[in-house]
Amino acid sequence: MTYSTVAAEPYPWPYNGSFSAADTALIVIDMQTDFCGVGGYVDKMGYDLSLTRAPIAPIQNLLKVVRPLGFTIIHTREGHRPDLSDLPANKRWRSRRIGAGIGDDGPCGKILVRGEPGWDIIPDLAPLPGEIIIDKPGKGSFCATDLELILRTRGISNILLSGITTDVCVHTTMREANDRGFECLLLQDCCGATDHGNHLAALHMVKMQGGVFGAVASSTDVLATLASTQRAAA
Ligand code: C5J
Repeated sequence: MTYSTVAAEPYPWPYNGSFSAADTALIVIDMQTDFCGVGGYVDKMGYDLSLTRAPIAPIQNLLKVVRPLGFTIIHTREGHRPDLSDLPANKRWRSRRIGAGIGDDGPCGKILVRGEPGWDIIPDLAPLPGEIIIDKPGKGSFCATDLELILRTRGISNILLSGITTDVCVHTTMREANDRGFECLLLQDCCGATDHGNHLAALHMVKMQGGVFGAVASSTDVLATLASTQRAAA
């Protein structure tokens, strides 16, 4: 089925007037205990977990609809090899400065290390069998991963972005995707940051210059488009 545009800002998304499950992926970024669970990396840094947990329910609602429609679902996890060979010294140094050293022991195991309990995706948003998981050592999902190869192989041209954090990993991924020619829609209620002002600023940045990195909408806008197109076809 071909869906019409989503009511988004600053333009109805996608730019070319329609999208389908075959050409669109939902990327769920870093919904890991380390970013939104008690005892994880963000908690250790002292930030308000309610901000990074806010997108959980909207993402669940969206997944409930788009999974059966056949959209490609991709989950990412930020984390490092257990030997820390892919952890830049400056990233480790900065995290230790704020009392949450990446690679150091924490309440949920070694912080942001692959295979540790804190690094895992939270059970509420656990990937289903067959869904793609991208392990990334950095903030962007394209850096040092095979994400672009997977998207091109599947014929994906449109990306719905969700997850945490809006201003860091979600934004970096959106910028990387936009530069590669993917048409991006940032789902504002399906994202969250460690600072609400930064969340709002990140949304604002996308809308500049006619949509410099793509567009912004709520998941309810996407759901409304899916429902109205389906109704019209019935
Ligand atoms: C951060 C992320 N904020 N997933 N990671 O360090 O945004």
